[in-house]
Amino acid sequence: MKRLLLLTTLALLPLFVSAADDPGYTLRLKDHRYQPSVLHIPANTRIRLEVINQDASPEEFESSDFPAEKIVMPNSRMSLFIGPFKPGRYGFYGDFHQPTAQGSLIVE
Ligand SMILES: [Cu+2]
Repeated sequence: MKRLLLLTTLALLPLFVSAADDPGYTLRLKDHRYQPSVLHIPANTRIRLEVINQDASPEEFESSDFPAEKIVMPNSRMSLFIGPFKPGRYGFYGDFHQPTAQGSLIVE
């Protein structure tokens, strides 16, 4: 019985390891612009993206090229998981300040 429990635990372990191993990247919003505005990330990998909003108004991280839509409050941060992506260029923007809040992911 104990042996069975151990095997079950070991079988589940890779799930947790893989979640902890998701590489993390950070974008900052300042003056309604993304910094950096171009982010290089690896292909075929799910990544954790942290968005830090240093502006005094809310923003919404959003894309038309991949599923993502999440609000980040003023002077706050949020994170979301995106990908995995095939190699290429994927745009994202801030839905509330689209004229300036534009960026791209370069997946390679
Ligand atoms: Cu939106």
